Amino acid sequence: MRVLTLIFLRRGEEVLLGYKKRGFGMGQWNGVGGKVEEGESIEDGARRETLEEVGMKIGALNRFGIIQCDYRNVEKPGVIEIHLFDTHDFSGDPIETEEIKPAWYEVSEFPFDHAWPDDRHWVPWYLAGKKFRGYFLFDGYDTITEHELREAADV
Ligand code: 8DG
Repeated sequence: MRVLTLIFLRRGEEVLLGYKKRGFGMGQWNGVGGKVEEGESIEDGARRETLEEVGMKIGALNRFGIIQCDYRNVEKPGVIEIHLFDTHDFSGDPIETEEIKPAWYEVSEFPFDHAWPDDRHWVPWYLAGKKFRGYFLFDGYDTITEHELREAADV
């Protein structure tokens, strides 16, 4: 299964989100991240994507969840597994790149209306400090027809 990463950089009650200017998820806000490459660990993939997308070097990463997104009725159907991390361990400011326009959001103002639809389900669990696994069945990229979310100590 294809493995991807998603990273929330945290600064107190703020979270760094990126507006995706091109590619998958274009026009939406999301954490930084992307595909893990062959021969690379998942954490190294998370670090590389953070550097590539917003120019920031990060230290210790905390994995808080793993979700599977199962896309149906799209051009390339299939399941992806996304490893969700956060970190407080970085310095400096994000830079805008070809792919991402970054911005700090108050977590209480998370832009759910302009983000992936699964975020509404699991971001509140993240903000409550839970660790979890989830499964989301999509019909197209905008509609979730089934989902499951459960607490998981082993992520
Ligand atoms: P590229 O170089 O091939 O263009 O892309 P990449 O940067 O390696 O990967 P990407 O396809 O742009 O990464 C997609 C990002 O979006 C990755 O961080 C995971 C995240 N993402 C999905 N699907 C979903 C989803 O359904 N919900 C949420 N919240 N995030 C998602 O790919």
